[in-house]
Amino acid sequence: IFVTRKLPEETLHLLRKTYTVEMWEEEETPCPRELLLEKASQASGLITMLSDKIDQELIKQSPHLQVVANLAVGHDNIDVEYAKGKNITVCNTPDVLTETTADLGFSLLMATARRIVEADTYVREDKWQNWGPFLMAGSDIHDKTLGIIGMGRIGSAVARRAKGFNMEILYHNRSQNEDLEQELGATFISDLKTLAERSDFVMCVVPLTPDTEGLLNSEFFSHMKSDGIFVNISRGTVVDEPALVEALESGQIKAAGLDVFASEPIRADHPLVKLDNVVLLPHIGSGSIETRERMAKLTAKNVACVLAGEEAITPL
Ligand code: 8YV
Repeated sequence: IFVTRKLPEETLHLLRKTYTVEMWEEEETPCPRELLLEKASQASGLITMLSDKIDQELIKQSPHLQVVANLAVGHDNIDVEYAKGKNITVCNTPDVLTETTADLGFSLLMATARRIVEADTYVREDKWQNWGPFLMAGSDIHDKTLGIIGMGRIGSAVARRAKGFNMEILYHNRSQNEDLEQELGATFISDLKTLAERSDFVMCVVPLTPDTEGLLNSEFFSHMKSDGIFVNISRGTVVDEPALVEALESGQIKAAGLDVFASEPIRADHPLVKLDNVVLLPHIGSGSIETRERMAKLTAKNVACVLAGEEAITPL
């Protein structure tokens, strides 16, 4: 079994009892492609990260591979259909990260609306010499309208938090979810233009698929309110990033909170880094210690199940 990033030993304990487990020992540097191809060509199981491309080239060269367990709920780094066609089980880590990711989405919304990062920098840089009634004044969150794009597990968990803030909840999704509408009083909006027009805040939670790539473009941002705030905790390429930069620079929208980017990691010369009206995070949506441990354990269990000839726990 090859693990493409350093995971806690307790996670791998279960696998080490029965199998040879090798690991790329770096915590933050991706496993080089050449090494991944070489290890995969000998492996029965892989535990992978979003930065590992599990594509046709890799699968064709990996005759023993039976299971790929991705440490993420998203699986846009894997050619799932091709893998399945080769009898490889592909697993993700749903459910265990739902609440943690919703916490981050809501934190990012609050940090952006109330200018928390900007205000912290203001104090640290010794700019707090005086006080005025509108010093670092932000936007209220309670009683506002939140538009959620993608009302799956994480979108619904965000909506539950919004209900606690007495927000009006609008959502756009592939299908209407009447149970959720009853529970949260959320309103289904079939077209994105109307959702953009009516929302004070828009939070993007959709998975990346060929249908959602580039979904939020200049037209979408042109329909948002000029004091609207955009938050993205899904994938950067769901957004036309240059269009978002343009909307933020021109004041078409007020601010954005972003955990994900078209190409990660972004560097200091990225146009978004130059803007004051953004809060930028290094893709840490599911990044609590508890949840990352749960995710790691789930990937190991999935691998163990498949290699023992049992049903995986969370196969795609
Ligand atoms: C990743 C994520 O798991 O689950 C997802 O789809 O985007 C994150 O939770 C994380 O970036 C590690 O790959």
